[in-house]
Amino acid sequence: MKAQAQAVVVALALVALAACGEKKPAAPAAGGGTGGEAPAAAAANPGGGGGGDTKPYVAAEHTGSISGTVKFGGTAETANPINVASDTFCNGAWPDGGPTDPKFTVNADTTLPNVFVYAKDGPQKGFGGYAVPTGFHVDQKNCMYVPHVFGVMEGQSFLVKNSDQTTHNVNVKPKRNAPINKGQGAGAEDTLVFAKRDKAIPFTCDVHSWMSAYCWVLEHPFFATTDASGKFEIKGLPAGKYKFAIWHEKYGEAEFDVEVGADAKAVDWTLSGK
Ligand SMILES: [Cu+2]
Repeated sequence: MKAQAQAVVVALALVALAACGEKKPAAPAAGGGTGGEAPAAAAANPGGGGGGDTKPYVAAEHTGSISGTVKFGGTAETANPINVASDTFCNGAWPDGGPTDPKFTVNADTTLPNVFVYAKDGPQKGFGGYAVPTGFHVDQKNCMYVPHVFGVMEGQSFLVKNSDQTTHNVNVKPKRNAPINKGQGAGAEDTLVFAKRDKAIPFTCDVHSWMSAYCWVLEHPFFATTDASGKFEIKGLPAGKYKFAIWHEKYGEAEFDVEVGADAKAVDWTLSGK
């Protein structure tokens, strides 16, 4: 990757940061690591934690965390600018050329943004009643979905809005949940909820073929997406042996066995590509 490509990535990250207004709740709402109020963890989770012999999750009792970097070990494809000229507003939003396609974006140091990281197996299954995050939103900003890859919990309400002066439509095709297709004029917003666990649900826009996002739905809050520097952090983990999975829309999936204690665990993972 050249310096030019890196500059594009940085520029894109800045735009995403400015556009989003609030940071994605990478850490579980129940966590925080600063002695959050335990009663918050008792908030009702419509999913009920999957039933069975689960114990109520009390955030203050779980201080384990995992953080690290995901890198790409294969040969990255060139992240060409997307041609957004078909829409006057979108074209005007990118006066120096279209946005870099996040599907192909790999940083010059091989770190990889937009990787979804989650606890696939482990002690989190022994708990229920996880607090469902509030306040998360997905934006359509400058004719791109922001964020591009994200996770929500089962039963979590979140907002999808259109900050652009053009019309979008939120076309969602889940595997296990009901499909959604909502036209959104400038400034519109809709509340979405997915009832069931689901994998990488594609969000598209029928007006702008390049627009895409992916939404994971989990029964617990132990997930994150790597940021523009390929970094992630997940807090509030019950101690024990986990299988973490990582997923990238273009560069594949992998699983890692990690033992988490009561303190911070640092990892460095590489996706080798499909
Ligand atoms: Cu659109």
